[in-house]
Amino acid sequence: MQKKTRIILALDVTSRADALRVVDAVKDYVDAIKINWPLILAAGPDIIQEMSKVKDVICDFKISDIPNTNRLIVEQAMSKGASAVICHGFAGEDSVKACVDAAKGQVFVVTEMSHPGGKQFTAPVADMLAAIAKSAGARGIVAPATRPERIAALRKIIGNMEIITPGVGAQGGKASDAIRAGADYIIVGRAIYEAADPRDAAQKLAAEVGGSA
Ligand code: O7E
Repeated sequence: MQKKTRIILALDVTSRADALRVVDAVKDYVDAIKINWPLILAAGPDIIQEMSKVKDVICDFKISDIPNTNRLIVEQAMSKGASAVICHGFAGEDSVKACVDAAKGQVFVVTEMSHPGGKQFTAPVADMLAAIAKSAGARGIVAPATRPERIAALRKIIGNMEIITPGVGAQGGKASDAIRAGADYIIVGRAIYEAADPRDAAQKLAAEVGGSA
């Protein structure tokens, strides 16, 4: 994934046809496609390979199991064409490290989650989760665009690792605030795929965060 537009498309649509339609419309304005369970369950795992021919694919399985199971999941995702995976940090450093080894470093670790409930459990331990991501050798962390001040605080813990940030648009966060706080990429789903004109929505977001198509 190369930083051009600074947008990661959260492709949470529930059919292969919708996935193809949205990706075809916005592919010039996104740097990567994040695939989560809704699309995998609807379209089957081969959608990873199909999408990886268009853009880098991040498999967002929020992996959070024992190290051996994590390794098996990541190996399957990478063998289907994923460029990176997302895991949770709360299973511990050995579990994150298993993902890092299996993905050759291409791992993003969730810290504080963007939704209101993210303040309940993940916020109090987010600094520790970021430290785990760093010591396990992950590529980056996931931090909330809904609380840009937390992006800035977590940046201090991880140094120059990457920050990818969801919560822009539908969840109330503003793209430019998140980038100004130190995020490298914004993750955007509904504000693009539910827009009347997804291409136009993606183009406007890319312009807002200063990315170039
Ligand atoms: O709100 P949307 O439609 O723009 O979608 C946001 C996407 O980011 C969606 O796929 C959701 O699963 C994901 N996400 C969050 O919204 N909040 C988080 O804290 C973490 C994630 C996430 O993707 O974690 C891995 C990047």
